[in-house]
Amino acid sequence: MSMLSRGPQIDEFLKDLFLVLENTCDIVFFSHENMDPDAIGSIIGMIGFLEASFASKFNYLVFPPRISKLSRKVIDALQFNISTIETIPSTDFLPILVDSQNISNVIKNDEILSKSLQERSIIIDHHFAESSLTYRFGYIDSTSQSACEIIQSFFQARAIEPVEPFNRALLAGILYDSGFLKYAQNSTVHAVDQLLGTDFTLNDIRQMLNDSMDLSERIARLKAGIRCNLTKIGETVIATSEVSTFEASACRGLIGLGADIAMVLAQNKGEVRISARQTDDCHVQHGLNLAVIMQAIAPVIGGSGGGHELAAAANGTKDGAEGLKKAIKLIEQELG
Ligand SMILES: [Mn+2]
Repeated sequence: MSMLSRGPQIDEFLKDLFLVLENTCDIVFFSHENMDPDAIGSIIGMIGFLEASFASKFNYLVFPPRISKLSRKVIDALQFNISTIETIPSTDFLPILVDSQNISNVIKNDEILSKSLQERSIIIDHHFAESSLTYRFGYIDSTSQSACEIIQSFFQARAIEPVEPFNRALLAGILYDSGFLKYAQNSTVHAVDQLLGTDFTLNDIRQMLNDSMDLSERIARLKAGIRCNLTKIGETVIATSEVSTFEASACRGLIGLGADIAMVLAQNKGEVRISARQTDDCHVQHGLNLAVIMQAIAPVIGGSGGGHELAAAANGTKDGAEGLKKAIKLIEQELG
């Protein structure tokens, strides 16, 4: 989707959203587990957008309560208070799902609640559309580098200037999800330009997002290296490994070591997570979409999968090793 074609769809989405909001008091923002700066930036950015549009009409709650260490740092730096909740209110509220499409990833052990929330949800996301999910309506643009970039375009569509701290929150999410613009597209840089204020610099945001790895994450990466298995398909090297946690970071570590594709399994207390990454070069050369691969192995591990072409993941409750095997097989078929 190009920048130009985004306009009408955004206008239509915002028109529908504002209609629903006329009869809304309470909003609960949902996102993925261990919310990252893009999820947190999206929630704070959306609050800023709604505040500017409706003048303090709503109460905002956030679920799940689990936020990544780096996101906590961002919230503290912004001095913005978000009200996280441990349980879902029984009262009437509007569920808005950001940086995620599947509410069952955070509402576990309650299929009925998860299903009813999913059906009522409004989704704002930049992952590949999960076709099996039903929801009220949404704005999903998988060409967008971050959910924060989408929300920045809402401000632009309504000619609202994002003020402090909303501009910094959105910038944090955009910079985080684009690897500090390493994976930026033209629209990413354009969004950053629109958000830069006069009283802070890009370096301030960089410092806010400065995340030194703690010991357990570094050890997980090193263990992934020790336990790593290699599959060679022509000139392409797939590295697979297993850790107990930090599987996404372990993938990035294996890519840093020289793998073209890395997939790392984490299996814990009946929970199975597989993270997958590939280099930009590998993607350009083979046109491989890891989100599709992760979606395809979801039935094997009894869960769901998705993400982006370069970075994707699958979660489930069943045989993780089989899931990895299947993923390697599918990649072999794609590349063969
Ligand atoms: Mn994101």
